[in-house]
Amino acid sequence: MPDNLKLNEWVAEMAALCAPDRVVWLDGSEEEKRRLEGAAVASGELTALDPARFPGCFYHRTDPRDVARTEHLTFICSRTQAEAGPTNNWLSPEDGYRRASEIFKGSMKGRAMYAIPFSMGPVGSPFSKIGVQLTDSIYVCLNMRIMTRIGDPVRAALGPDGDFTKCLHGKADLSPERRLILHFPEDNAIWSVGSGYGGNALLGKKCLSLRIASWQARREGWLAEHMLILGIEDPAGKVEYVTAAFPSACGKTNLAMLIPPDGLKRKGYKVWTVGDDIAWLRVGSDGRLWAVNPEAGFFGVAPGTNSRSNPNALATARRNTIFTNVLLGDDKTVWWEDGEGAPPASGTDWQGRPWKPGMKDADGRRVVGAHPNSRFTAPLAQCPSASPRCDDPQGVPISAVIFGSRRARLAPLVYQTFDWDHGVYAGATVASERMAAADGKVGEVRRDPMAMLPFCGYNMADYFTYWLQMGRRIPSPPKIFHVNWFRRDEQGRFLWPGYGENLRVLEWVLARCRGAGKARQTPIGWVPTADALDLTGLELPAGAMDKLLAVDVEAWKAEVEDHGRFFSRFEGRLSPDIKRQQALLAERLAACVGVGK
Ligand code: OXD
Ligand code: MN
Repeated sequence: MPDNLKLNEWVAEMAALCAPDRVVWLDGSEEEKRRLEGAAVASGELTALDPARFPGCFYHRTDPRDVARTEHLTFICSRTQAEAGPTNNWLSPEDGYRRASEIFKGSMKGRAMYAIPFSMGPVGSPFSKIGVQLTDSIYVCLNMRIMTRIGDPVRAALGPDGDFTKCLHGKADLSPERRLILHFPEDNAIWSVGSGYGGNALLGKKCLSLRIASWQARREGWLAEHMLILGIEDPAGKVEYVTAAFPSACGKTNLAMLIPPDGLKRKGYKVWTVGDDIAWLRVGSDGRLWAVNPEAGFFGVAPGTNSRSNPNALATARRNTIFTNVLLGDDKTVWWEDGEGAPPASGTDWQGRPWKPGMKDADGRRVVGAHPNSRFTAPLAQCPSASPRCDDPQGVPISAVIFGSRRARLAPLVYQTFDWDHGVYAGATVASERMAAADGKVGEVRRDPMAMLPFCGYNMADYFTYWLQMGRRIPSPPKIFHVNWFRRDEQGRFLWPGYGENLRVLEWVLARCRGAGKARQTPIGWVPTADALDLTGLELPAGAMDKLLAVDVEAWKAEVEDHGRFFSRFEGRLSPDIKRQQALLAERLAACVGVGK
């Protein structure tokens, strides 16, 4: 292995701080995998599942106080606070290193420190970035093995003087009071301590591939986005690719693995999954935007995953998968709420307590077996719809960028923006709303620009500006759309069935990219005419399509005012072109009172 001096020095320095018993370099081999699994089973960190029903699968339970990303303990440690912006927590690099060092100091005594060379993106691809994660968690090692490409080929690609992201992770005592997830973009470094939960501890994912990568991307002329990548093969065998960014709980993984509905199957469509969470996008020599999924696996939410919502995810997570915080059956199977099949007769819940189906707590409430954010970590290559282009070092060309949100009333099922700048505006104003369950009243709206609110590694106003600039650099830019699968009727019932049926919307999106697809112009963009989507085999209630495609001008006027309130956080830094888009939208709405209802 070529000696990388910088790497060796850094590992020695971190080992001196954390004081592990030994440093173990991971080579990525099968033999090493089995050794790590054996050690984790012996220590109780993992439980092996029934090899007949879940071959190669393991179960892990995190500390009950450590079950999700902890945004309030996540910081961007840029030199100035202005650089991090109003939507990020900020610590100075000095304070960040000092506070985390106090927790890391001597924290690995009695444990091994594993050194994981990993590549985000295919090893050697011009899109890819190398990181090295140091960790005292075997669970993290085994998850990183699924989620990224690790080991000797990566170390060889790094070479004697290659640059890498320095990722230090330690469990310490897993106490939320002694937990920090710190990003040092100017040093290309991430320090995460006190959490064993995936989003905080698998540093290649959100920390490197979004927060650090978005910072690097701005300097290097590309985009790091919270987007799925999907290929749609038409009946003639032509595959076109789209990316889509949705806030949490809007079904990104489900869309990424969509199965065509029966009505459209006759046309011969196939859907290919390239990625379900992150896209790195670059301008290709053909002037188009090309995308790579930097990850090699899925870290999917288990509850709600079933054969209706996502049969491909179920099939993917049947072998070589790590399940975290789901219900562990006494028969060494796993189960989760709104999943598949009957629960085991008895088991242990996500908090490690005995569990039986139908259990109620002291207040008569149902006791769930799986935490709502319980996860499966599974290799992308096992997905039945995995695209043959997943490992293509050049990525795939993108025809459409889709932003999406959960809006009960406002946003139509789909609309096409008028041009790049208008598309950036639609992305910058993405919001998802909570529903008051009983009466379907519109709840609180949380703005989540481009679904990047917790993941943008720098000032979000600069991020909008950068998106606008990117549009000028792409000779043949993708078209930008907005979708909303969650519109409801007056009784609070969903108007659109979602899941596989969403392909009907994607078919229209791709038609629009080719200059076809029927649409009418509205103040917010191009909306399909009522007969534009192929609804063969789909029974919608009378009038549903009109409601799904309606543009309520008065409601949109109020929405634009709310955009203004959100943007006021960025005063002094917001691009005049964003303000211009806001003014243009307001003008179009003012000019056509009631139109589109
Ligand atoms: C995720 C998230 O886990 O977006 O992917 O929170
Ligand atoms: Mn995500």
